[in-house]
Amino acid sequence: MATNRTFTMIKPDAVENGHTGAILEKINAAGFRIVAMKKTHMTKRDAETFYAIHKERPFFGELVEFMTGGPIVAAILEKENAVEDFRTLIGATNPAEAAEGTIRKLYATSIGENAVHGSDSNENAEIEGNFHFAGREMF
Ligand code: FUP
Repeated sequence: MATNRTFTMIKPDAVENGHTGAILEKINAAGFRIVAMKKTHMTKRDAETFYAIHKERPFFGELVEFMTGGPIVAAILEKENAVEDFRTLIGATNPAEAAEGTIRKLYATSIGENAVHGSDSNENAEIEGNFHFAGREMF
């Protein structure tokens, strides 16, 4: 994946609470182009693999349970400086610390159920996008 792409998931809390449309609107308004997108439901194995970097953390079990508790919307997004600009758009991991107007400030309920994922590096954007999408699903 080119370095002007990032990967996102609208997490089960936001999908369940009906925020998918509003979040996609903010993504669109911020100038991201949708390269790939689907609604899907992660299995336990999917979530454990996706978040393997956190497997020693105390919240790992809850994170896997939460991410497999309902459907998500996964997407690859394209824009100049995509990774950093998307992290700015979503706000801090903990919504209590997220800036006004950010997606997490608006739609997240807690640090554990924080509405959206955004890749933290170009390398991880590529790994995460390829985890969810085949090359023929990217346009
Ligand atoms: P972020 O990059 O902002 O998504 O945050 P992290 O990679 O640090 O964390 C990934 C996910 O782990 C978060 F989205 C939610 C969960 N998490 C917790 O549940 N508790 C924490 O203290 C930190 C992260």
